[in-house]
Amino acid sequence: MLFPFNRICRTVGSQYVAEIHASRHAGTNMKAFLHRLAITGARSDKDIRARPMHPAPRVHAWMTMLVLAVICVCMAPLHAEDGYELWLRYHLLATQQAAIYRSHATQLIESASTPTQTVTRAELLRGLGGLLGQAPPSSDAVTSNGAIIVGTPGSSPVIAGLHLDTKSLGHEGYIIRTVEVNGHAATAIVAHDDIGALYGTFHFLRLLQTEQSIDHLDVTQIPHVKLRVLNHWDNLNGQVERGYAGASIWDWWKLPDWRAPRYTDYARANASIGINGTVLNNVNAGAQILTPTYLQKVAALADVFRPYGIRVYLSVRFSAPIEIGHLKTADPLDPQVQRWWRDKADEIYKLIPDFGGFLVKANSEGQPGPQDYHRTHADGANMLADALAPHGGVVMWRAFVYSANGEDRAKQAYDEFKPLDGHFRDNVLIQVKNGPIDFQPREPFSPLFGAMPKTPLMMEFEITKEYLGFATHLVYLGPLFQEVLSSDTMVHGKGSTVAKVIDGSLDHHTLTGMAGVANIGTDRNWSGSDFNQANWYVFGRLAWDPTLSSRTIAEQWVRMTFTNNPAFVKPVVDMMMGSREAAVDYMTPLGLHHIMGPNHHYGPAPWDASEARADWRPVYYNRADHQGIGFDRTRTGSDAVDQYAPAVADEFNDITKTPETLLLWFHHVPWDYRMHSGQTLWYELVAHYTQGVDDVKRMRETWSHMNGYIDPERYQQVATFLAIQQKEAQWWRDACIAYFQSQSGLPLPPGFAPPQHSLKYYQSLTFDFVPGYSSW
Ligand code: BDP
Repeated sequence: MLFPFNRICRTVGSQYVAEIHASRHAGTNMKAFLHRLAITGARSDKDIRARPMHPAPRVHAWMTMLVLAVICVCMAPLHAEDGYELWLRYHLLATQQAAIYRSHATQLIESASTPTQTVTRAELLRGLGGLLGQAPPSSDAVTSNGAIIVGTPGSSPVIAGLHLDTKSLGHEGYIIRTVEVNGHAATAIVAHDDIGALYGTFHFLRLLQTEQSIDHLDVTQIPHVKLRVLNHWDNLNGQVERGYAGASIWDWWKLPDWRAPRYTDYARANASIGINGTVLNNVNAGAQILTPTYLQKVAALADVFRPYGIRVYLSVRFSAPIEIGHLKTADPLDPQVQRWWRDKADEIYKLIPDFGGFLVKANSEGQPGPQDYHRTHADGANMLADALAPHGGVVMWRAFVYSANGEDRAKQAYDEFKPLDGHFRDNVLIQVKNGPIDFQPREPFSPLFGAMPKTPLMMEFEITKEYLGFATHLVYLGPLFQEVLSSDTMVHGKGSTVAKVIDGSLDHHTLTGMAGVANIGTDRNWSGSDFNQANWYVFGRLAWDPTLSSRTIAEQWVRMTFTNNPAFVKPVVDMMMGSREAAVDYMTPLGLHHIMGPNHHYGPAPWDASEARADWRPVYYNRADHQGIGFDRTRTGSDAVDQYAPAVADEFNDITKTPETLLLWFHHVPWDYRMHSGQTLWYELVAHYTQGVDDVKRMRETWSHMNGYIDPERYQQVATFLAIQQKEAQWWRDACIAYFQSQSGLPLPPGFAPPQHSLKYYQSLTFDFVPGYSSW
């Protein structure tokens, strides 16, 4: 049993009678017991926070302390809030709210016979039990108001009797509706298939968690995107490439026998936001994952995830037929190679009948691929697609390719893939990073979106904050994702948004997908910080519906993760919504990009030219010199602009029309160029860097007022991380200004503080053992 007795002890002992929530694990008896001890109420909301002890007989207080002290000792180990429960905390709601809901949840009518029905029922009971302080009794008939009925027409006669059109919901959709059954009001969570009912149940619980009215429900939800997939960049040795949340959660060594409970919680969390696929291993893949030993382990994970509607996928190494198949070649047109992959697919599907398919990074950053045999990406993808097709599997082939000798790196994916449009099998998706370079704090959308109408294009976002401050910077990625999804490609005129490319509606594709590079690891809080959980959450929600507002999603997440108290919710959501722009300002304002430390990608290094390849060097991207700064991608430069539809290309080509947020992405601009503000570029650059640091100071200030609304553990960690963020934001600002000033030769505009150290100092900093360091 978990109960915050540590807090009771602390608060009682410090002359306060704490008002303690009966936490989700406390039964009514425990609550009654606490009431007898005159301890009531909530533990985390300021409005019902600790308050001075009422006058009470001394002996009573001492007895209380004694009893509690005994309990404290007996109940060890104690669990503080550590973020493990994510947004599925299901802690008891405020008394009044819980009472309102209880009248709608007196009775639960649903049976469970399949594994998915079983976990759905368990989740509902767990959620209601926690949120309302009591789980409703089950029944098989609607005999009172307040029944909750969950299921499909096939699983429940009551639901069949509602005659709702469930066919149009497809495999994963659901309806939540207030209905009347036998003259009683009831809440029906209805789907065509079990998995829809699970999704609907999570939705219903979210309404409760966020204290929404459930009086007259009429919700219909169908996912906009078919494959909603996490990409784990996890290596089999437990290290996570670009992971900042500990080691890999896959304990390969102990699998398949030990199926850690954490795997189930992982599946619950993903199902709660509609994620239905997971690629278990790094795109920089070794061949071992395809050996029989590892496939057994993969199958064990697939078994855990299956009831939650989650399929497993694997990243495969293109040269695996050589490495583990002992063939002399991996040429995709070689019949022996083709046979090897077919056999491998058959072997996998015997173990995992619902295996999702393969993710492939080929001929990119040293990975093997079809071009090693003078074949095209289509040849490679199609060979794998043919092996998977009989089983219903798909190939997610990455467009993240660029070669050392190519021209402007931003152009290469388009140049490589656009000519192949129409050459891929039906079960191939091309997985495209959101921008043309590499997950920078801000990039324009990739020109491939809209440029390959005959091919399903899958979005790839990076949830892990490789370029956005690792674990410690508070950067909510919702606005970044939304900015990309709502960008207008203009390929079929106005309104041809990236979201419409991704959801298939623009070019009539039914096979659609969105991938997010996971930020999950063994840290108790899963994601390296409490606020990084929001990035996992928002990815899932936007993959389900790319048109949702990132603010709405942030608000729901805050309410579920921390508290519904508006005095907390509003300022914290505002802080989250501004946090990405703050990071852009203190790292890469005005369209700057790729100026971070080499290899490990930690901290600023705009001066760096140490990498072997030009296109890995920050100086290649910022091109700062005495005249100006920025990468000329106009028609007189690399002409990357013309990879976009003409209307967009014309805009990006014209310095006066290019949004200033992308100015230095597309233009090499003189330092004295006049910006919209009337100030020079140099002035604006310094102003943006300074603004970024000021924004972080404000975030800290906002957070300092949140003390007391939530548990001290999470409050304190966020506060400390924000202090780290401020320190590092200052470092970014100062190091970048120092370097760019050394190039511009201009004095600092009046009113701005000079960098705290010399450029030499910043250039002298080196870092060993940086987390997440790439292994290839
Ligand atoms: C870059 C990462 C590198 C990945 C690569 C990829 O730095 O670790 O392997 O992307 O996406 O962002 O393949």
